[in-house]
Amino acid sequence: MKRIAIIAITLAAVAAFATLCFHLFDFGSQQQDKQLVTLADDYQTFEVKGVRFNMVRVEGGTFTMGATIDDGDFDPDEVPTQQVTLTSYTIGETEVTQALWQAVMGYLPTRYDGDDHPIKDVSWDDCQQFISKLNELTGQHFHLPTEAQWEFAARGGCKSKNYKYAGSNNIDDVAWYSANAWDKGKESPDFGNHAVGMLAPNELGLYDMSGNVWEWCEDYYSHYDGQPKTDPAGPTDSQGSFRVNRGGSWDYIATSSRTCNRRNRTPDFRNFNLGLRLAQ
Ligand SMILES: [Ca+2]
Ligand SMILES: [Ca+2]
Repeated sequence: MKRIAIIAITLAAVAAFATLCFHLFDFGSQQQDKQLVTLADDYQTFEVKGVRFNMVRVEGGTFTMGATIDDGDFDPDEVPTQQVTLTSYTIGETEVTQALWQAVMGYLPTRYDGDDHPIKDVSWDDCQQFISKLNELTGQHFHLPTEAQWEFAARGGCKSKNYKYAGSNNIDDVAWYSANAWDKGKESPDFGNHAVGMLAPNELGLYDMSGNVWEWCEDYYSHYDGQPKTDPAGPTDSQGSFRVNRGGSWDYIATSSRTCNRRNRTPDFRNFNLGLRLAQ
């Protein structure tokens, strides 16, 4: 009896050791299961129908908005630069995911890429409907970031290290853009948008502000006038018929992913490379 017990204990110990080794050295499958790691210091988690997302606090401050990196790589609409002061706010740790859009709206307006992939093919008008429903469900007051809120957050807020892209001067660290996604070709697994949060975050712990999908901002698009501003929200009347997009995307070249870069589209425009991020 005693001998059987010793054999059983030995077998159990061998099995446990083998399992431990399997997990310790099973790098391959861990890489496939890569998940977003939250690195933000101050954030709040919300949940809608089982889908969780984090809003990161951005401490208010004053910054120079526009082309401040003096290497000639900017567009005419990024100057004159202007001093902007912002009240504290929160912004999404990631782009809004397909899972969150589905949970709130009950439908997907686009091809399903994966729960953790960014929603796309949504117009500015669609985003307003989504946010309105999300606010009903959560009792919160989410909105699209203003263009100034977007840029300040992309630059790292008060923790900014003045990088050219959101979180690095080396775009490959932080962004899915043409060279590491589109140019890989349709047969490559890297062709297309990527699950959010797979590359390095910026100084505030925000992911994919450069690249992956472009992001709608709340404001009408207008030219900078160089005057200091507090909590600017763009033109208030119908001076503009275009809304701002920021951050570049997986099919655009590196310069599009600069934190200062701007573009504009009509509010009914939809595309496979354009989504959104929440603010509050
Ligand atoms: Ca993005
Ligand atoms: Ca531009």
